[in-house]
Amino acid sequence: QHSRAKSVAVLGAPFSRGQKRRGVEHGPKVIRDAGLMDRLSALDYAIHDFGDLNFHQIEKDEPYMGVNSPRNVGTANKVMSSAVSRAVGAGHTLVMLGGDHSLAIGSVGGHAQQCPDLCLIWVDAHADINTPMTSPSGNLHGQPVSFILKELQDKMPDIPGFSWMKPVLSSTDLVYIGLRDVDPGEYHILKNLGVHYFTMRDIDRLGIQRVMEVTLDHLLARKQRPIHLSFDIDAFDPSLAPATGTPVNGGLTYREGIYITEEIRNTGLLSVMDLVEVNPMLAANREAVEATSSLAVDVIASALGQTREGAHASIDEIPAVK
Ligand code: B3U
Ligand code: MN
Ligand code: MN
Repeated sequence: QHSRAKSVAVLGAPFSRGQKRRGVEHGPKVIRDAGLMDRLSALDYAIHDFGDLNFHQIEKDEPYMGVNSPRNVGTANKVMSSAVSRAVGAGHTLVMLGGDHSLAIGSVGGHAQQCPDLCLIWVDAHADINTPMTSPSGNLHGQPVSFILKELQDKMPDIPGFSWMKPVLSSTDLVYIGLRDVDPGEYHILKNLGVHYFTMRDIDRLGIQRVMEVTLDHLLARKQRPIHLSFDIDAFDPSLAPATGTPVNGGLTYREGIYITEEIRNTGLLSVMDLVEVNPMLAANREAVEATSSLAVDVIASALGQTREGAHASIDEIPAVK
């Protein structure tokens, strides 16, 4: 129980071209400034900060079939994919700090290169499963799951920048938690593929305890396998996480969010975690930025073993009176 777990690596991805609002590229900085590395050091790990990825901007990047910035997003995700693959291959549990959620294309893709049997838990207000043809916005942060799923490949056009990308998961390998803003095309896809999901209404009905039990049972009952957790901060209620691009009322409470990560931690199978969509430029004031980024730190620390119960790893007896 007290054995040193494997090491954790943190990788920043200052990237915002999967959507139109600038500022989300500062996510890694504000999450680090909120004390991420210190909080992880308090847990029983070797911690490595891999710094931030360097994304080269492609100047000429016209929309393609309504999709915005395809070459920048595709190329950034190719960089992301090889970085994640390398980190996981070296034996690290990886925390990826976004950036916008289009980065999950490369994060999940690179993870799958090392762990082809991984399963995916997507915590988000949105399903992010639009194809380029169903997307109402053309923003790629609303489409990453459609690039990842094998079942959707015959519905996907060849987008410039994405020729390297191969779909890596089946719809049964994925569960959503927290949905409350799903586009008509997305609803059709979810139903058509039979994707398992828990909306906020489902959490109201079942409780978060039952939701996690069913989620983990669905993904792990047949076989223990690595978990990829893709956590969009907008899954939380906007009162808790105001500094994000597309807040939607009626989100997760603090305790529901932490319960999700605690349960994932308790499987011992977390392999890669994304924490995305923290945008410090969209908050009303500095307090709102700090609330959002310290919430992000709490979620990450909890996914990696910080408990509400406390921990006694480094203390083996009650100190005697001196
Ligand atoms: N579903 C909409 C809006 C959206 C998706 N993800 C976020 N917003 N963060 C879309 O543009 O695809
Ligand atoms: Mn998202
Ligand atoms: Mn979202």
